[in-house]
Amino acid sequence: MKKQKLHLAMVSAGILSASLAQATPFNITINDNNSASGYIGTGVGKEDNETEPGTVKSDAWDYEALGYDPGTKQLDVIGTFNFAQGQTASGKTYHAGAIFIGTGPTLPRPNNWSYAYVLDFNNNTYALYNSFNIVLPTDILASSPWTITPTGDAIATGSFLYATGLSDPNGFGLTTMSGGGNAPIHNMISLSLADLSPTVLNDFWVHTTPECGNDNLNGHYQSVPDAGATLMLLGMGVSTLACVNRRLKRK
Ligand SMILES: [Ca+2]
Ligand SMILES: [Ca+2]
Ligand SMILES: [Ca+2]
Repeated sequence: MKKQKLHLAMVSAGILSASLAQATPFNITINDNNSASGYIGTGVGKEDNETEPGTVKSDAWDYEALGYDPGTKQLDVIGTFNFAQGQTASGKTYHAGAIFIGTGPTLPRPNNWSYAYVLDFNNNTYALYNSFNIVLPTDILASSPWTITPTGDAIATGSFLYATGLSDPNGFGLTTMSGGGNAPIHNMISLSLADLSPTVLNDFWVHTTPECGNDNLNGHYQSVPDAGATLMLLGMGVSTLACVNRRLKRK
C-alpha cells in the first residue's frame, strides 16, 4: 500500500512538472495587421514565413516569433534573419533594430514606447534606455520604429545570448520558406528583462524590426493571476490522481 501511494505521488508530481514545462516560454507573438495576399504567414501571430507586403519575401528577412518566460524573465526574439550581421541588399547592409518595450491597453506604436534595448552584436551586450527619440525604418514606415537616438544615459547595461543554426527554437514549430520543415537556420536573441519593474513585466508589449522595416514583429504578454494558475494546475494533478486511484482500486 505504501509503495502504491509513493507511485501515485510521483505520477502526480510528473504531471505537474510536465504542465509547467509546456507552459513556458510562451509564444507571445501577435499579428501586426499589415498583410496582403501572398504575404500572410503561419503560426502564432501569422509571423512565420511572413514579411511585410511588397518586400522581398524570403527566409533572409523573416522575423518569426517572440517568446517570453515569466519565470526567468527571458525574452526570445526568433527569426531566420541574421540578427548579428544584418542582411545585405543592393550594396547596403540592413541591421537588426532595437527591442522596444511598452505598456498600456494597446500596442504603443509608433512612438509611445517606454523602453528600448539597443543591442551590440560585437560583444553581445545591451544598453537599456527610457529617454529617446525614435528613428523610422528606411523603407516600410508601417513597421516603425526601428531604432532610437538616446536623449539620456542608459538606465541599465548587460549581456544577452545569441544562438544560430537552430532547428526548432523553443519548440514553437517554426518552419522555413526555402526548404520547408524545421531546417536548422533559425537564430535567437535571448535577453533578460530583469531590469524592468514587476509592474511592467506583468503586462507589456514588445516590438522590433530591421533597419528597412521589411518585417514588423510585435508581441504582448499578460500574466495570469498566480493563485488561479497554481490552483488550476493543482486541480489537474489532484483529479488525475483520483482517476489513477480509482483505476488501481478497481483492479
Ligand atoms: Ca506583417
Ligand atoms: Ca515574419
Ligand atoms: Ca520561417
